[in-house]
Amino acid sequence: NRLESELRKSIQSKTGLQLHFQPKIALNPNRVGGFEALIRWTLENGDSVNPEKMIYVAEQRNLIVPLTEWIVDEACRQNALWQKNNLIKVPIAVNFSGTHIVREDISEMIVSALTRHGLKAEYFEVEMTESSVIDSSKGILESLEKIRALGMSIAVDDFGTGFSSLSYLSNFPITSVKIDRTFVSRINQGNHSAIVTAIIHMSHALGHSVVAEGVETQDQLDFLARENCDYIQGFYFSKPLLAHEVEAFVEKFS
Ligand code: G
Ligand code: G
Ligand code: MN
Ligand code: NA
Repeated sequence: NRLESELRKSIQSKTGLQLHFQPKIALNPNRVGGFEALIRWTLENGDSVNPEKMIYVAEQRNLIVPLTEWIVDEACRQNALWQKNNLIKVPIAVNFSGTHIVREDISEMIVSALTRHGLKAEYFEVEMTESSVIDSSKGILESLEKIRALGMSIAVDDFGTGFSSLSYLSNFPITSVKIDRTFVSRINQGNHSAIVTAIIHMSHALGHSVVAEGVETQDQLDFLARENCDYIQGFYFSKPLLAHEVEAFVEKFS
């Protein structure tokens, strides 16, 4: 498989891999509340590979661990650099694939990256999809408890699409819920907005903060602000940015 060998090569040589960073905006007063790191991969011939496809290949070919190690290291390096340059001090979120979390305890890998770059745990957030929590073994729960005990945050990504039981919202040591963008995109279509409102109320009642994903319009923003959504992510404020674009965004925003 060509993609597999190209990916193996990219991970080994650390070439063609790049992180983009999408801001999360905290509301009232509006400010940059965090970033999500998103992987981008460019082949030697200049073609870029769809991230979902890349993650799928990495999962299938036993490359998800070394790939995620690189992503975590790079995210910590970049966030530590922003702090050192007095640009901004907010958490950076990294996406973890379900197949990775079920296979191994990710806490040690994260801690070693934090240590290497002198980044405090409170500036790191783990994002995992709702569906990855479904086949939750005792092992995952212990690993997540460790991560929380160290002071990191844990977000449930794509919330509302995973068909999982709601009980994990109170059983798992999570700190925030990210409303999937399919719900956000339907906000102004009658009763669909009721789902968004219900997710926000339920999450707050359980002590979790709420992030709305895929916010693209003023109407969506106004609705979410009225419903006390805590953070907004989406093209309305910013697409995923290159590191040097983050500097300009932060300065323009504050
Ligand atoms: O960034 P984009 O919308 O193209 O991402 C597409 C999908 O790939 C999203 O579901 C996102 O969560 C996932 N993704 C992006 N970057 C990473 C990453 O670094 N690790 C994992 N596991 N998934 C990622
Ligand atoms: O599943 P996850 O939330 O990690 O996916 C993140 C992906 O969502 C990113 O790759 C990003 O490109 C995409 N994304 C971010 N904001 C928006 C938006 O406002 N609209 C749409 N359609 N996609 C978005
Ligand atoms: Mn995500
Ligand atoms: Na998501």
